[in-house]
Amino acid sequence: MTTTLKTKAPAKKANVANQQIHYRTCNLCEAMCGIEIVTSGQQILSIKGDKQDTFSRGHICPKATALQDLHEDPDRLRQPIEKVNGEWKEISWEAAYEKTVAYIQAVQKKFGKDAVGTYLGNPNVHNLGSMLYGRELLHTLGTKNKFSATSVDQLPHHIIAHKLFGHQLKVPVPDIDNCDHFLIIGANPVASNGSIMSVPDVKTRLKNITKNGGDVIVIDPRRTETAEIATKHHFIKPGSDVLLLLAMLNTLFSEKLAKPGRLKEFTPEWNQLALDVAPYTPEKVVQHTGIEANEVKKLVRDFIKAEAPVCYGRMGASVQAFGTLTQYLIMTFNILTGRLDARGGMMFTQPAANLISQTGKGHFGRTHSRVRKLPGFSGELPVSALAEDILTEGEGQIKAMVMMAGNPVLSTPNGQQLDKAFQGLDFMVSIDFYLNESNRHADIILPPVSTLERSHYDLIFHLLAVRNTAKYSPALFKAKANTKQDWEILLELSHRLRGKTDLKSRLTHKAKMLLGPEAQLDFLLRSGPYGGGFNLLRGISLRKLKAQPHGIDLGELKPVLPSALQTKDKKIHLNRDFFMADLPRVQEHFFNNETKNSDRPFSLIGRRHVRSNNSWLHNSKRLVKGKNRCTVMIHPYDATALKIENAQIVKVASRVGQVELPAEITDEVMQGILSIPHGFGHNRQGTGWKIAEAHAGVSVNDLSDEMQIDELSGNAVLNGVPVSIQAT
Ligand SMILES: Nc1nc2c(c(=O)[nH]1)N[C@H]1C(S)=C(S)[C@@H](COP(=O)(O)OP(=O)(O)OC[C@H]3O[C@@H](n4cnc5c(=O)[nH]c(N)nc54)[C@H](O)[C@@H]3O)O[C@H]1N2
Ligand SMILES: Nc1nc2c(c(=O)[nH]1)N[C@H]1C(S)=C(S)[C@@H](COP(=O)(O)OP(=O)(O)OC[C@H]3O[C@@H](n4cnc5c(=O)[nH]c(N)nc54)[C@H](O)[C@@H]3O)O[C@H]1N2
Ligand code: SF4
Ligand SMILES: [Mo]
Repeated sequence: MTTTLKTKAPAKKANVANQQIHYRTCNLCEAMCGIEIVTSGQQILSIKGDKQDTFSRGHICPKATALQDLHEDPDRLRQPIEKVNGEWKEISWEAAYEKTVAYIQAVQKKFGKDAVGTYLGNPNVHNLGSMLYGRELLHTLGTKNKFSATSVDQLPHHIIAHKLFGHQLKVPVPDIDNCDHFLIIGANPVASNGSIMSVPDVKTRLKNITKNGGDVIVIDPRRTETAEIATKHHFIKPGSDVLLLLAMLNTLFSEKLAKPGRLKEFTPEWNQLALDVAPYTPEKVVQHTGIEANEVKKLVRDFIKAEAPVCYGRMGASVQAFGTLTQYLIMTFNILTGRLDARGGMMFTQPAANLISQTGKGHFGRTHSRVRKLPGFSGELPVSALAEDILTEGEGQIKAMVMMAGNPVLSTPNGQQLDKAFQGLDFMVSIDFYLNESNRHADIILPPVSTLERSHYDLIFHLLAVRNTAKYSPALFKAKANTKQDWEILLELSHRLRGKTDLKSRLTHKAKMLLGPEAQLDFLLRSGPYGGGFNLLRGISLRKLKAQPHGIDLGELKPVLPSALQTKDKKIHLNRDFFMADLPRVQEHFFNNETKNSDRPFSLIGRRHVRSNNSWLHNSKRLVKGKNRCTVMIHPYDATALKIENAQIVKVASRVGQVELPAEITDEVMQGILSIPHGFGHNRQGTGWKIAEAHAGVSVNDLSDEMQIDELSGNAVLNGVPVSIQAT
């Protein structure tokens, strides 16, 4: 397949006379930095941090300037395209809609509703219109085969929020600005800028903790950028955090340090955890975690001694073989030490737009994937099952895909298998402005406008922010004629798929298109905790936000329990039956089945870099410059033993595949551990991004294994993949 796209390079010369300053929020990661963009006509002259932004106070990272590259990128699709005889051709929106709907309807008529699968990628969460209208398209499609990036990411957090606090979005965040002891397990906020913790300028905030005499402790198999500024870093063997946490809880009980304080009143099962963790003494697990027993005890005692400590874990803890139980133990550790819903601890937010009242509470295990019967959560199935549910013939097979802002061939386990699966589909439509490694298999691509041509409000990241703030960004550039916003595409497809032509349906559709996301956002703001309801003059509204281009500060996080619990009885349900049912698997994995796979003796983990973002910022010239970042890190002792030299091309192999890439010898990683960043592998034929192709790298997800999952939740295992390495 070749790409023959007509694209226009942007004009270069700036008319600096007619400058305009715009304030908005960068939507690339979770940090919500305020930015100041100076334009002249259609040209961007500069992008800087907005010093007056109530939340970020001028901070940005190098990615913010990439917003200009994205906007001006000649490789970005601006018109729908259709693949005809292997060649891409631009087509009109009308033709694209018509054909998409006809294909989807034909597949569903012939094979049933479930024959259409869906995949929602991460950028949907950073997009107001997609957040508000994505559900409508999914509902219209009526398929049970819904997948998303959630199951290679934060799925455990939603399950825990749902089970313990009664709602999948009731996820607490560390009150970083008021804490004096920050225990970080498997997160690298200095590179990622924080996750499930929206926190601009996290580095300064972490440094403030240590500057004021507090501690930042990092548990990570790599001495990361965050570990570098911490007071203490402990290496840990990948995937063994569950044992560390069990031993930490064990210490709490054995040393009589478990004191949930006022949480006791509404956490009935708290002291029963003692029974569950009793067998896991620090001495018992040391061999598996690599952290000495006395160090584990010290971790706990120091935590208890601190005035306002918090324990937080992210990707390294969530996306591994025991990710769900690990995150559960992190949450219960905070509960047992009275650090949930306490100043400086894990706290619940009070966002201005209240999604919690608008979204289902969540449900687990109501649906299952077709072949492997993996459990679904809130109507979504684990993406590790997607390829097999396409490839395995028979009743219920997925024959077509609707993809929205995602690139699962690079971002989900065993990408090669998914690549193959996508190739064999009867039909794929993708809503995306890039021709990437996944939608190169599409038949039709519907590209939305660029980020700067649409308005923005962070429905999700305000909900996960370390301070309550609210900020609305209007579209910076007027969208050009004959272009569409994500939400317009979603609504139009839903309307046409429903096929209803009666007057009421047509009028409802027209009204929705006319009102757009702004009307819904205004409703959410007015009906939220700071809104005035029907009193148009009182409280927060969209009009008020528009008048405050640097955002509105709504204050610190405050204790809200038990009234904010979404459980009927206003109690925290520890659901030990559900979570501790995973302990026999822990036992089996670590203690009964100790034979290490001698063919694949290394354990592979991931890595993020501040100039990258998942799979889709490698087409920005500014971001990819500098040395090759897609390397495999290996400890000097291992390199010497295997006669591997720095920068030498090595072969890394797993059960499912192999890749060849340069070695980077560094004692940043533990012995026996390899680290490769994800989101690379832009060497597949037929994608549309030329700069990324020139910095292709390899995809680490050609090594991660779709059969290796966190069985409790169905979440993927992307950290702790058994691999071998050898010189080539
Ligand atoms: N091995 C390994 N794999 C990982 C991870 C890891 O740590 N290790 N991390 C995982 C995590 S946490 C995540 S979230 C996933 C991400 O996985 P995905 O969500 O599948 O991948 P992205 O790279 O975010 O895909 C972005 C796509 O969305 C498009 N896009 C961007 N903005 C918009 C928009 O506004 N509208 C539309 N329609 N399209 C848009 C881009 O053009 C690009 O094609 O990767 C996961 N994969
Ligand atoms: N620059 C940049 N920023 C990003 C992204 C990006 O791709 N690039 N992606 C965004 C997204 S989608 C997300 S979800 C967030 C993720 O945000 P983070 O979770 O903060 O980011 P990671 O770098 O994946 O951090 C995971 C850490 O866990 C460690 N680790 C691996 N395995 C284990 C283990 O078994 N145990 C322990 N204790 N640690 C382990 C890794 O070495 C790594 O340092 O970042 C977001 N921000
Ligand atoms: S930290 Fe995140 S939100 Fe802030 S400028 Fe960088 S990419 Fe944008
Ligand atoms: Mo993510």
